[in-house]
Amino acid sequence: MKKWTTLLVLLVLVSCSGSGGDRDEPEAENADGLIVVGFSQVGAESDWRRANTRSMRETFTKEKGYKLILKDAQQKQEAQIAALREFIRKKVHYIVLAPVTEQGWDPVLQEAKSAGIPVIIMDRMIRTADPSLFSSWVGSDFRKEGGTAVDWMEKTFREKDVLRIAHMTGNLGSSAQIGRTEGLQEGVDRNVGWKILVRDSGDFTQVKGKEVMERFLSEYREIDVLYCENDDMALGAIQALREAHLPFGSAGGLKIVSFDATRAGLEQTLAGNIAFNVECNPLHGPRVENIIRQLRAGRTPSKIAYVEEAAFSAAGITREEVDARAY
Ligand code: GYE
Repeated sequence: MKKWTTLLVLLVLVSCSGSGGDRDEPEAENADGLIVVGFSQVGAESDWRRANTRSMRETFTKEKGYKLILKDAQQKQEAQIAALREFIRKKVHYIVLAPVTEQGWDPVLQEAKSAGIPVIIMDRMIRTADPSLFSSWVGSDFRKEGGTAVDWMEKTFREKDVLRIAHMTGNLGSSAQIGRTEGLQEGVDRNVGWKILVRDSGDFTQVKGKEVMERFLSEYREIDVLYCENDDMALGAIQALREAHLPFGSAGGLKIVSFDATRAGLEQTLAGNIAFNVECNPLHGPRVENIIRQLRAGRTPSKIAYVEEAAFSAAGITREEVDARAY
């Protein structure tokens, strides 16, 4: 018995030291001249996110001289912090962070800074009092996206004295949620007749979007607008509306305003099911690469870079625009 226990302990020790040693190996020194990029991704919750991951993978290839280490955090900040610590231990050359929420990054970014590893923030933003904790940020102006949606709502519902709005938010505390929600709030503050009947988070996923919409519909049958903070949740909401046999979109009844303008979202816009869709561009791979090139050349990239974005209405969109969409 004792022999077996000793053997087991030995086996555990050997296997632990094997994988532990591997994990802490400095990637940068063993990368055969490749530039090692550690990328902490939020998750795979939406079409937008999957397109963003693809863009990073297609950009940071071995052929182009990179080694990309990608960690999917399944929408959990703790997992992102653990990934960043692993990147620091492995001594990667650059860290790219797509932060799930805005708060709580300072300690780990301080560790990266002390280790001399530049950090590039992509997509959502972080909130910090110390801007030296990151080299550069590239992403969307989410508040402006919200403003674009609200402008359309103001024009479209000008005649209505009362506008009953159901608001489905994304992940609470993420920049995409915060900005799009602020945009709507400005509209509500400006228009006395606008009422937010109900608000809940669908976490940016289709499954949750359907669930939340079912709840909205069980509580309120008379909704004029669903302000839905991404296309995946809008697709879920459409399923819920269909199952409840309620009219929506160009058939009359409730109108959906959505964000991202992914191919699936634009198909629904062309079909008249989403009335207005604000674009959010996920193809950040080449933009991040451009930042890394500048850093390598000893230049200072712009601290903040916003991406240009368009918007599509069911009334104006064309088949060509849908087909041209790469994600
Ligand atoms: O709108 C949503 C995704 O942060 C811009 O996250 C991104 C958002 C995007 O899950 O679909």
